[in-house]
Amino acid sequence: MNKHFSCEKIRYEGPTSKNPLAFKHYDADALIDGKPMKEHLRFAGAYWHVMRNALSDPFGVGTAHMPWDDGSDSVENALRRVDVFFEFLDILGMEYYCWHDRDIAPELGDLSASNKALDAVVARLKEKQAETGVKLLWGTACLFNHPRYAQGASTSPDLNVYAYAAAQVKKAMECTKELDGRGYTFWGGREGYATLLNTDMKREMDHMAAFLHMAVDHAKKIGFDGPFYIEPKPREPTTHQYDSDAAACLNFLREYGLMDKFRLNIETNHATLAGHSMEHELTVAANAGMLGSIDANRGDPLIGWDTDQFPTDIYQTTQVMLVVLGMGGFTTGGLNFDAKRRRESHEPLDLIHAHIGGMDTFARGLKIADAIRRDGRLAEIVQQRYAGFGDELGKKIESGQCSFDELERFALANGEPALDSGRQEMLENLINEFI
Ligand code: XUL
Ligand code: CO
Repeated sequence: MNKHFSCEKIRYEGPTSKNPLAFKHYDADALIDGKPMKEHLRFAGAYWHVMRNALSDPFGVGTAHMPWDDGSDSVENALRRVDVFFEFLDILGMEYYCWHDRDIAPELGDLSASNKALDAVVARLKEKQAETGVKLLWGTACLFNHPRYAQGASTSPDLNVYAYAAAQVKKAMECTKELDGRGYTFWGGREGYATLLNTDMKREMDHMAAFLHMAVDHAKKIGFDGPFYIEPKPREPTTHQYDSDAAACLNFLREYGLMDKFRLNIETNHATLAGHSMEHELTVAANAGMLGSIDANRGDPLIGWDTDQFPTDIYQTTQVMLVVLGMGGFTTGGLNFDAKRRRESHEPLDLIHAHIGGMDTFARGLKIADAIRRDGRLAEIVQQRYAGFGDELGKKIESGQCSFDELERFALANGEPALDSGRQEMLENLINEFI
């Protein structure tokens, strides 16, 4: 029995098991389309939610029981958390994790003291990785919590803040490299504005691009070759974030010549806050060859903010896995549970229940998406909808060889088009055959 989480290692017991502390669908080594489930899904634990989220909400303080944490800013306390976190990963058989610099190590009196604390924690993380085989999916710098970032980090009007943020990112990148991280994430928590009345938007975006170019240069310098991820989110805490959705991020990266080194990290609850579905955001990113990684969670349709709940919707994970399988799977990225328990679920064991649910929901999504793909009817129907573009004239259009004159001749000769049905309801029924 594990002393911190009051449970044994979680095993796969199959769909008929009634044991709440067992996987019903996630069978790590089972092959789906020739590849183990764990390699398709590449689950990661989020350090900030698992170890640091006290479960406060805008109306109340934290409720989470963390008996291993003495609440201090000491390095000893931070090191103790590392050990507990790796126990947590082991219980669930999770092979990846992600961190924020200020969540793994305390922010102390000045930057060099904070860097020193970070080095001590990174050394312990490195030992733990070597001992367990766990890998770092990505690291990031927290550029949104401290009051100095109230008006932005790489978009702050204050040059001193800009430099401080750069120094913090430099250090976080170096720590990511030290831990052989597969990627590095930028989430622009405060990179946006509260009001345009005091904001030079063009200048702020130019500054952010210059910042990211310096990050690219520094990656080259230190030999960090993993991708950078940008994580779209439309608002909250800002009124408007510059990285508002996948299309806005792609436009920004193209405009500023940053497409090579960057990919997108798409988060479910951010997609819905942006007024999109998760599959829309994933499809936009994948179509551009830019889907790097996923922050897995969900929102609540009745609550208007980023609730970061654990994924429980099989229909949604099926749609996510259809896109992931469709692009040939993850390379450097994976499924990071950027999700937190509800405030009422305050026991450490609730962390285990929450992740079992998330992992099983994605395992089912994977199996269902694979079955839909093997069945082939869905892809065939989509293919057929565009069949006309496989003809001679269609090929000319798609290869840029056609003209309005030619299309006008065609339209005059062929009369009123007889449109086929879109068959949405039939396709919804087809999907439900598999769920
Ligand atoms: C915030 C969020 C972050 C990023 C990393 O909304 O999702 O946790 O994933 O900073
Ligand atoms: Co996230």
